[in-house]
Amino acid sequence: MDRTLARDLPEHRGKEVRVAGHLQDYRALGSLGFAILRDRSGLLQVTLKKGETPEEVFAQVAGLNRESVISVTGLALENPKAKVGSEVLARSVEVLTRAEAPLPLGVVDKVGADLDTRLDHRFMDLRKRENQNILELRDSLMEGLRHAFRAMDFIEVETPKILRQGAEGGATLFAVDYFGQKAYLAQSPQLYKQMLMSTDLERVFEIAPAFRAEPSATSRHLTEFTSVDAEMAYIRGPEDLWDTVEHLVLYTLEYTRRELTKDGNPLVERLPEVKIPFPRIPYTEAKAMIHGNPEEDLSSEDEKALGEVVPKEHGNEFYFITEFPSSLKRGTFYAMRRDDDPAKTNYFDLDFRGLELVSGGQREHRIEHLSENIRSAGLDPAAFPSYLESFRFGMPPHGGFALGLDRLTARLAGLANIREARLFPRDRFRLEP
Ligand code: AMO
Repeated sequence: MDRTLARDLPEHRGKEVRVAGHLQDYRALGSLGFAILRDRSGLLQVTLKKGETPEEVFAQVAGLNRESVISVTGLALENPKAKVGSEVLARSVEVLTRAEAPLPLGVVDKVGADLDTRLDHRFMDLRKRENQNILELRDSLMEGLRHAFRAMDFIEVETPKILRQGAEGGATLFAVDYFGQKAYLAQSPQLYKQMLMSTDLERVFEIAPAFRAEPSATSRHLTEFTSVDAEMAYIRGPEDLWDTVEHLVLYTLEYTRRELTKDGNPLVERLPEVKIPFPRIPYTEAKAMIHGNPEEDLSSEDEKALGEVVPKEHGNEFYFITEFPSSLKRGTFYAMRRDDDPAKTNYFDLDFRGLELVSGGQREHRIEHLSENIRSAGLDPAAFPSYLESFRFGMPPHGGFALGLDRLTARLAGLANIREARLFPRDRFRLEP
């Protein structure tokens, strides 16, 4: 018999059905037994009733540990009294696998375990509804981002993740032994998405893992994260990038709101209203707002402080910080220094609720300037032969940005730690599971 999901039981009332899932709980009360079964759609009650359910089924279910996997055949009933709304009166039970006891982590325990314990037994942790809600949010965001990019005429690409050279500074590169040659895991698709600007693709995006050997364990950094990258040719300036980021956020959150509403996901309540355009606050002004030192890069404390003041002053939880000083972007050799004011770049961040979500800007597309920037970053242009070659035969002006999907998910779901936004997070101390 086909399997019926908990959510579809009402359509099968009065009929024989087969349901299957994890046995979340079982209680026997005299001539009755109540089991709670959990499948991907939710919970259902399996009722065992003397006279209707064979004796051996009582013994079978009573002998099972919680979280065992069973398949139950019986009659779908309407029972407004059942705790979970839908009920099946059991006729037969097949035990698919038995769970051991005790469980490494409870699925329904009131007292929460600490994050490390939860991550150590992540497969168990992910059985919890609240964690599935986060994954559904993430899934909708990814789908929404793809729709939004395609609506703006971007095509999705996949660039290599095993590289000969890095783009974001040597300190956070993971080295790989590539058949005796030294290679690195990609920190970003940066150089490749730029090379694609010299083709006629003009607008590309990529949603893929990025690897950074981040030695510090913070609540906002991972060593493997999902980077949502975009690059577009023929931009006139950073305005075109801001416009793209705004529409991306707007469409993606509208899409996500519709999906979560359809699924009854309670995280929909946490989604912010998106009002575009987002405020654009020049870097020096942002620093002045929080009495910070404009010579130093924005720290996470600065970002938090801005998250408090900017929404009050500008009425928006999303805001751009623009015109990053060239002195802070020296390592970012691909960033264009402004011709009218070489002390500034057309680089920006998009922050939301005190956290940097997006970073990007206009690139240097003129090979002489680019080579000079590489040298001022203390690097040798000869280390980037393929990248630079793509600038020698007609490279249009271009720019782009990257959005951290894990950070976006974490902030929208109100998670204190970015690790909860990923299935199996990787950090300085975690390589397992
Ligand atoms: P950047 O290094 O700022 O820019 O990264 C872009 C965005 O990725 C996210 N992010 C991270 N998320 C989790 N853990 C990390 N260790 C981590 N590092 C970064 C952040 C950040 O805003 N090539 C440029 C982008 C560009 O210019 O197009 C880059 O990688 O949300």
